[in-house]
Amino acid sequence: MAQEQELNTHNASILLSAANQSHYPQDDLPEVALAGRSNVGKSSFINTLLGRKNLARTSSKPGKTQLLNFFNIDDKLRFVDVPGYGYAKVSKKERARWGKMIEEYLVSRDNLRVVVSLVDFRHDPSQDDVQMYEFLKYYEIPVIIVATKADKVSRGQWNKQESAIKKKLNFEKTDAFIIFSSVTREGLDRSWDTILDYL
Ligand SMILES: Nc1nc2c(ncn2[C@@H]2O[C@H](COP(=O)(O)OP(=O)(O)OP(=O)(O)O)[C@@H](O)[C@H]2O)c(=O)[nH]1
Ligand SMILES: [Mg+2]
Repeated sequence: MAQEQELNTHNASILLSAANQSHYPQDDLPEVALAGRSNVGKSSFINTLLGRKNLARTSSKPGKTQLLNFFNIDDKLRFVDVPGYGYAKVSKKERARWGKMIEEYLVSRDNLRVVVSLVDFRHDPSQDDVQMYEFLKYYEIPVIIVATKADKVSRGQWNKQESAIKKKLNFEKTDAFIIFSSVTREGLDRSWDTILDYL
C-alpha cells in the first residue's frame, strides 16, 4: 500500500476481540499491533490516527483493554490493540495469561507487519518496555517506537528525553522513533507514513 490517500482512515470499526488464535480474523490483511505499558496511550494513539474520539476505549484507569482488539480500517488493514503490561494490580495468574496471549499473537501471526511499541516520553523506559523491545528484536519483528504524551514535556527537554529513552532501550538506529501526542497530534503524519511503509 503506497499512499495514505488510498486509505479512508475514517472508515474504521471494531471488528472483534480475541483471547486466542482461534478467534483471530481468518484472512491475510496486514496488521499493525500496538504494544506498551498500561496507560501509556495505546488506545488514544489508535483514536488519534483514525480521527475518532473513543473508538478504541480509553480510560484513566489502567488495565481497560483486556483482550486483543482488532480494528478494521477500510477493509485494507487492521490495528490490533494489545492489553497493556506492567499494571501492578493484576494477579500472577492474570499476568501469565496476558503473557501467553500476547506472545502467541506476536510470534505466530503471519498478518503482523509491524509493532508500534509505545513508551511514555516523560520517563525512562521501564524494565517491561526494555523487555518488549528485546523480545521484538529477538523474533525479528519490525518495530516503531512511539514516545507518547509529548504535550507533557517541554520542547527544551525533547532531545535529552529522546536520547535517554534510546539509550535505555539499546535502540537500533535503523528503527523509527516518533515523538507523539494525542492531545496536540504531534507525530500524527509521521506515524501514518512510517506505518504505511511497512505494509
Ligand atoms: N496528555 C496526554 N494524555 C494522554 C495522551 N495519550 C493518552 N493520554 C491519557 O492517558 C490515559 C490512558 O490512555 P489510554 O489510551 O487509555 O492508554 P492505554 O495504553 O490504551 O491503556 P490500557 O488500555 O490500560 O493498556 C488516558 O487518560 C488518556 O487520555 C497524550 O498524548 N497526552
Ligand atoms: Mg487501551
